[in-house]
This record gives sequence, structure tokens and C-alpha cells, in this order.
Amino acid sequence: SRRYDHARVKEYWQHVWDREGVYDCPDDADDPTYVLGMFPYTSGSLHMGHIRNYAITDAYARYRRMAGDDVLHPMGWDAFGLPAENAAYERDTDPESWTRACIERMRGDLEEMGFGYDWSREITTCDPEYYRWNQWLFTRLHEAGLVSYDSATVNWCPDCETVLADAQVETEADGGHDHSHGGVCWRCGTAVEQRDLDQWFLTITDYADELYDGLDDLDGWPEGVRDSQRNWIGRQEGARVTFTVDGHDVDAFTTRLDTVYGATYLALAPGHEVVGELTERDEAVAEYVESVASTDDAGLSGVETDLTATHPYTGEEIPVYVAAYVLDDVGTGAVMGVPAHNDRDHAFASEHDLPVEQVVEPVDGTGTNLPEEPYTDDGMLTDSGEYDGLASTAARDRLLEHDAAAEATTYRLRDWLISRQRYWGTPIPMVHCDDCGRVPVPDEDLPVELPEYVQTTGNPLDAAEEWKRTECPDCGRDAVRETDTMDTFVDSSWYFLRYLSPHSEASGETASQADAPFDQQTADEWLPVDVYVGGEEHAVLHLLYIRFFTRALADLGLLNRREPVDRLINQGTVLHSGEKMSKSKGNAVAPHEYGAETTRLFVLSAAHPEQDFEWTVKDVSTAYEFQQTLYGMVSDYVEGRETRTESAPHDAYLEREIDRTIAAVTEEYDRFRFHRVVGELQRFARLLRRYAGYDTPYRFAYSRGLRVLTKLVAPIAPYLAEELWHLLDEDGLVVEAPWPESLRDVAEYRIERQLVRRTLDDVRDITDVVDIADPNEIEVVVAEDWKYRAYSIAQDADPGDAVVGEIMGEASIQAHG
Ligand code: ANZ
Ligand code: ZN
Repeated sequence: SRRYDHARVKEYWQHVWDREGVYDCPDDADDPTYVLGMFPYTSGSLHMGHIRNYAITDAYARYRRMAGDDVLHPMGWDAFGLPAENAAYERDTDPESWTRACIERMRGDLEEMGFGYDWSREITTCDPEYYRWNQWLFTRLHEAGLVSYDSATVNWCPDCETVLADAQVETEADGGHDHSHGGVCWRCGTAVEQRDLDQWFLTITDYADELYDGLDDLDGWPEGVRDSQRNWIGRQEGARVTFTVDGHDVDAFTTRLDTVYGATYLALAPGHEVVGELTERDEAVAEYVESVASTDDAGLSGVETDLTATHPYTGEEIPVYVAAYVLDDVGTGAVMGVPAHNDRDHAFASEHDLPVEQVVEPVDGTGTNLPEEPYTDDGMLTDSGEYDGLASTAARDRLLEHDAAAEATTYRLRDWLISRQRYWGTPIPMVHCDDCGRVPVPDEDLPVELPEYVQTTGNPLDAAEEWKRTECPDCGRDAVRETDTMDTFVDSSWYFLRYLSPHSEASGETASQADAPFDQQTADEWLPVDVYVGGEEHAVLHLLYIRFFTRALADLGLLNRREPVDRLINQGTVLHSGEKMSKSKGNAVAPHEYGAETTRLFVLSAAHPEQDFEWTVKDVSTAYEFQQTLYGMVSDYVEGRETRTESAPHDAYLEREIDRTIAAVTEEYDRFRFHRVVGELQRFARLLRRYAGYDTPYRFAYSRGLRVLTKLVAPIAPYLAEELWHLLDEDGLVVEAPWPESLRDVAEYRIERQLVRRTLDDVRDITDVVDIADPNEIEVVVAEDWKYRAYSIAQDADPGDAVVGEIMGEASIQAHG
């Protein structure tokens, strides 16, 4: 039979799709299904991770479109950022030209894959008409008190006189941990220093509770992502207990106030204020602080100080340690050490020979392994003065009544530092005036466009003398522009809103709807994003920032939604020879190496979207062969080459199988289990092929089968499906054809099957149940290999035939007719 030549047909169908605008979402759609893939960073070319990501959204978008929805499936470019500057530096070009070239290449790659986007909504974050809105939003956030200007530490190369991103600081064992200690500049190899600079922050911490609590309702998000966000926000409810050290009050944060009588030492973080003073006069402490600053793994190390702390409840003096396991920016940077009831404190105490004092015992009277092992559960208080005998929970409440303790909640989350001392980003729209201080650039002067790129050692914006000089918007005197640009994560925190009305512009007239980055009414109707697909590396930053922005925009009155995304899918990794496929590992396969459509069919059929899978040539050729099989079946059918005329099996069975397949496949699409879609379709194709040669009346069911098969495969192999649809002489485009309907719900088929499985529990060779009119008389299908394993079921049946019999035992089931 004829072979399917993907390369030959693809341009034609691409052209037709474009001409018909089949992927455009109408502006006046009511509430389209919003299917979104994380837009790519413009790094050069698409890799297999992108392909997998976008194959998932594309298949789902196509399925929903055929099912009758308006679908919004847009694409754009995350185009600002450091790599463009690095590339410009290495290739003697400028970031803009490099980025534009990348976009051209990557758009071509996406088109080559046949992904159906509404390109009329394409956005590029480095376009002034996009980033003006970053600036506009920054100004709104500033007005709302959600922006702060504070000192923060940055990496600094004294030789290049430039700030370095963490990724530009190279360490010996470049394991991607904390690069801030002991690294060297990626360009010149000079040892990196730390410097304090005044920088801009968005006060995301104002939303810490909301962002935390909201996670409970995000049922459509993977539990792993929600957990990561919980950890990242790190909310802990507990108490602050005040110890007295050398006349200072030192607060320790604890979640276990009930164990306070067991505190046998106080441990301070190396960055604690009291430690700062100590280093001036205590050599050992100074040395310790220095030594931990240059290591990533200080373990249970610590140093005893000559200070003691007065225990607020007992009045006893306990030793004070400086210990690296106490983190500077968690809680208060001070811990009351309770070796008897906390794992880390116990380990630290063993290391430093500190006493272990039990103050909580199991309520049920069972023993503990103290002092060898800590007892970390709640229990009943002992050796705790007037609190003895109380349960942990009650004790925590009662102990709070003491003057030295107060209820406290701590968070790990910090404000979002958005300042970058770099060129390729959105200029922060602020002006520094000697008289008026920091003044926002007025809306009518936006965008503040980037100056022309000049290669310098430091930040090119700093060197752009003319660009920097401006007038103060308040007093009109000479002033200078802010030279920091925004973290590119700002760009991606609201891009999903820009797709809704990508061309809305500042009118400059009244404060109309057009004076906003997106149309509010559309946003209220179209949001949330129904399905968002992307890599799990974004579990915290990006996916937290879009939630923060949505809430902040709602509070600014720009939006009536508080959560941006309904359902989130993190696609798994594509592995090759056991490792993550990537250019840097040298094991990458280019998306088009095996033909674009084969690749997408393979990546969707290989595994559940959230699972990792291994790239193998064998499985790729299976995908390829499947395309050929479908093409062969349809072309043979239309050419009438099959001449075999034999008696046909039960035709109703085929009709029923068609319906069952529709029901099953539809359900799998609904659940994003494209691998199972392909499995069902392969099975269905095998079954259909057995009917290829039969004459009327089976011809009717067969041809319906081919049409259904073509539609069902269309979301996954759209070019092939379009070609088959055309061969079958159907009108219009299959991508716009209505989704086939099944007679019954998939659940009904399933119940049927379970029913029979239960009754015929050991007749394993029945692959399916056709009909149960009378529970004692059922129609079933026997397996392909029935002859060897199920001989007694139906002696004259062909594999795939329906047989009927009574459920009285396997032997009594007879072939139908
Ligand atoms: C005393 C105590 C006794 C604690 C006890 C726990 C159990 P987890 O352990 O995850 O619930 N902590 C407070 N500030 C810290 C800091 N800056 N760096 C490191 N650890 C710090 O977290 C809560 C506990 O972490 C707090 O409760 C404190 O130890 C420790 F039987 O206080 B606990
Ligand atoms: Zn001024």
C-alpha cells in the first residue's frame, strides 16, 4: 500500500489551517477553554522538553476545539534576561538582535511541529509595548505600597566592576547550590565579593498567608507543587520566647513551647546581632563565623561562647552557642535547644556534650529511648514545674500566658528582590531626585525604553549617560533615572493576562479600559487558565509569582479573580540513555530528526504527561509505523484494493467497539492520558483491520470505524488526520470536525466489564464483554490467543469474534451463531 509522506503534506495543510484561521480564538468568545504552555525562554532553539510540553497543550486544545469549545491556545516569548547579554558578549552582537534571531528560529520550529496557536495574540516581552505594562504595573504596585527600596547583598566582581547573578559565579564543585561563597567571576576568574546595594523589592510577604491558605483549594494542582509552595512560604505557628543574654533580650522562635523546660542551651545563627558584637572581642567566635561563611555544609558544627542565657521560666543560666544549623533568616535566628525532644538539637547536644533533659512523656505510659534517642511526639509534661501533667497542646496555651512568651508565626518567604543591575530587562520606571527622593515616572511617559546597547564592563544602563539624565517629574530639576532593570520573572507573572487582549494600548485620553495591560471584562470571563502545562522546576518561583500577581491585581481593582490557574500539569522529563535529554549532556535528539509528527506522536504515546520516559529509537519507529498503518488502511479502503470476501463476524460487535472506543478515548483525553489514547487507538486499529476485507453489510461499520479513528487521532497527529479525512472524501477540515459521540457512557461499559470479571473471575481470555441482556447469558470477545489458553470457551470462534453463552462456567460459553 501507499506510504504516508509527512514532509509532502505538511506544508499544504499548514497553509490551509492558516488561511482558515482555525486556531484563532474570537475576541467575543464567551468563556473559551484556555490552554496554556509555559512560554519558552528565547535561548536559541526548541528542545525535546519544549516539544513535550507543547505537544500536551496542543493535543488538549485540539480535542476541546473538536468537542465544540472556543479555545484560547496562545504562544509568546520570554525574551528578556541574562543569557541574551551573555550571548551578545560572546558573539559580538547585541542582545536584541540575538533575541530576535532566536525568536524567528523558534517560531519556525513550533510551526514545523504543527502546533496550532493563535498567532494573532503572540507576545514578546522585550517589545516596548509589552514592557511598558511591566512599568505601569510596577507603578500601580508602588502606589499600593507593594514596592519597597532596601539594601541587599549582591555578588560583585571587583575586576569587571559588575554585579554578577548567582549563575555567573563559578565555584569549584559547581553543583548549583549556593554560589555566594568562595566563587569566581565567570568571565575573568577573579574572586567574587559581596556588596550591599539599595534595591527594589515587591512585598510578596504581604500575601504570605493568602498564598499559603489558597493552596488548600487548588485541587487541580499536583500535590508536589502545592507542598513545595508550602515549604517555600514556610509558615509555622508557634511562640516567641524571650531569653536574657548579657542584658539583651534574645527571642527564640519555637513550635514546641511545651518543651521549654527542657531547653539546655541557646543557639544563635552566625548572622545574629549578638554574634556580630561578640566577634569584636571573642577570637574563637570570629573564626567560627568566618569558617562557616565559606562552606556550604557546616553540619552540626558550633562554638560555645562565654555568655549565658537566663531561662525565662526557670531562672537558670544555660550556655549560649553559635551554631550554623540555626539559620539567619528563619524565625528569629535563635533557637532554644531541647535535646530530649528534637532530632537536630539532640544530635548537636551529643556532638557538644550538652545535657538531655526529658520534659515530655508518652501519654500512654510507654517508654522512650531517652537519652539515646529524642522523643519528638507530643505527650504529657513532666519536670516542668507548675505545668506538669498537662498535655502538650494545653501546655502550649498555658505557657503562652507567661510574660516571656508570645504567639508568633514565622515565614520562610522573603520579599521578592526584582532589581537586576543588567541591561536586558525592563527599566524600573523610577527617577532619583536630590530634592524629592525617588519619584515614579508618570504613566504618560511610559514606556521608559532601553537605551541603545553598548558593551561595557558594568551595567550598560549606568554607562548610558544621556539616557540617565532626566528631569524630576515632581519638581522639574535635573535628576537621574533608575538604572536597575526588572527580574524577568516579573514579565512572566502576568503574561497569561496579556494574551487575552494583546493589543490593548494606552489611549492617553481618559482612564478607560484601554489604559490597562488587559481588558478587565475579558479577564473576568476568560480566567482562570483552564490548563497550564510546564516543567516542575517552576513549582515555586514562577508559579508562586503568578498567584501573587493575580491577587495583587485583584486588590488593585484590575481583576475579579484571585487564582490564575485551575489545573496545572508538570510534564515529566524526557530521558535518553538513562539521563535527562539535554544539549549539555550531548544526548539530545533534535525534534525533527525523525519527522515532526512522528516525534509528537511518540512523546505523547510514551507515558503519562507527568511521568518521565526514555527516548528509544524502537518506540519512535513504533509511532512511525502506526502512522503508516493508519494511512495504509484508509488508502487501501478508498482504492478498494481489498478484494477478500469472506463471511463476516457479528457486525453489531464492531459497531459496539466503535462506540466503546469513542467513549474510552474521550475519557482519556479528558484526563490528559494521551498515552492511553494511543493505546486504545492502536487496539482499535488492529481490530478494524480484521474487518478490512469483508463486504457489505460490514462495509458500513468499517467505514464508520475509519472515520471515527481519523477523528480520534486528529488531536495527536493532525497532519495525518487531515490527509486521511481528505482521502475519505469528507467535507471541511478534520481539525474543525465535531467530536464523535458514543451511544453510551464509558462508565457503563466499565461496569459491564467488572460485572462479568467478577462472575468469570478465572476466564482471563475474555478480552471484552459485548452485551449482557440477561446476566446469565452474556456475549463476550475472546482473546487473540484463545486457541492456546481458552480452548474451552468457544471452539469455532475467530479471535476477535463475539461469542455468547451462559455464565455457568467457562466450558458452557459458546460461539455466537
Ligand atoms: C525548640 C524545639 C523543641 C523545637 C522541640 C522543635 C522541637 P520544625 O522543626 O521544622 O517544626 N528553629 C527555629 N528557628 C530556627 C532557625 N533560625 N534555624 C533553624 N532552626 C530553627 O521547625 C520549628 C523549629 O525549628 C523550632 O521549634 C526551632 O526548634 C527550630 F522539641 O524550638 B524548635
Ligand atoms: Zn525632584
